[in-house]
Amino acid sequence: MKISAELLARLDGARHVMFFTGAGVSAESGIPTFRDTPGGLWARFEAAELATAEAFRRDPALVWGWYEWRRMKVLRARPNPAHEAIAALAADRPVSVVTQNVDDLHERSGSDVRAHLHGHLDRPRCFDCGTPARHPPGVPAVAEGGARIEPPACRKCGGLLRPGVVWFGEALPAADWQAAMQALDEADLLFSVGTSSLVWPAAEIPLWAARRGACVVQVNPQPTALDEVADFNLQGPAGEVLRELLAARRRPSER
Ligand code: BJW
Ligand code: ZN
Repeated sequence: MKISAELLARLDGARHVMFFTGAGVSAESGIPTFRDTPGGLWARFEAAELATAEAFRRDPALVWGWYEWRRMKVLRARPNPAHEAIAALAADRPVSVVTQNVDDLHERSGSDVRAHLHGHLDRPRCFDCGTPARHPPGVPAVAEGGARIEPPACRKCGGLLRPGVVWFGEALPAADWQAAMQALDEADLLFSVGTSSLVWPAAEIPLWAARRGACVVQVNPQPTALDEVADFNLQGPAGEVLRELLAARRRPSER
C-alpha cells in the first residue's frame, strides 16, 4: 500500500492525533469481528440473543459462556502490528486512543487508552446490584464458540455476575464518553480503524471530527458508511496499512 505524500504531510503537521478503533484492529490477533465474516461473532447467533440484558435474563448461562469463550481468546491473543504501530506513533506527538473494543490489546501494546466506549470483557459486575467482581486468575478453558456456563454469584447480594460490557439499549459509560469527547475536541487528525461505523452513538465520533474540520483517515479492507466522509480511505488490513504508514514516515525519499 502506497501512503500518499499528502497524508504524510497531514500527519507531520497534526497537533493531536486520535485513533478511534473497532473490532477490525484486533482481527489480526485472531479475535473475531462481529459482522463482517462468516466466522464473525454473530455468525451463529443473532446479536439480540447475546448482547442484550434481555438475552442475559432469558439464558444467563448461554451469554456468560459465550463471553467466557471470548475472554479466553483475548487472554491467549497478542497485540498485532496495528496495535503496535498506534503505540509507536505516540512516541513523538500527542495521541489518544478511543476504542469500542472490550479487549485490552491496545494497553498490552503500550497505548494509554482514553476510553473503552463499550466496556471491558474482564470487569464483571453484579447484574442485580452492580457491585464489581473479579474473574478467578488464569485462562478459562471453553469450547470453540462458547459453552453453557452458569455465571458466578455476587458476593454481596447473591445475584448473577454479568460481563462488564455495554449491551444494546444500555448507556455508554459516562466517564469514557466524556474522555472521548475531550479527545475529539483536541484532535485535528482522526484515524478510524477497523470499525463498520454501524453502532451508535460511537459511530458519530468520526462524523463529528469531520464536521469540526479535523482530517479523517479510514483504515479498513471493506467499504463502510464512512467512506464518503473520510479525507483518506486506506483500504487494507490495519496491521499492514499502519505498519506501512510508520515505515513511510521514516523514509525521507517519500516526502
Ligand atoms: C478490519 C480488519 C482488519 C476486518 N483491519 N479492519 C439509530 C440511531 C442511534 C442509535 C440506534 C439506532 N438504532 C438502534 C440504536 C441503538 C444501538 C445501535 O447502534 N444499533 C445499531 C445496530 C443500529 N446502540 C445502542 O444500543 C447503544 N446504546 C444506546 O444507544 O443507548 C441509548 C441509551 C441512552 C441512555 C440510557 C439508556 C440507553 C449501545 C451500543 C453497544 C454496542 N455494544 C457492542 C457489544 C459490546 C459487548 C460485546 O463485545 O459483546 O459493541 S455491539 C458491537 O458493535 C460491539 C462493538 O464495539 C460494536 C461496533 O462494532 P465494530 O467494532 O465496528 O465491529 P464490526 O464487526 O461491526 O466491524 C468490523 C470492521 O472491521 C469491518 O468494517 C471490517 O471490514 C473491518 N475489518 N478485518 C482493519 N484486519
Ligand atoms: Zn449483587
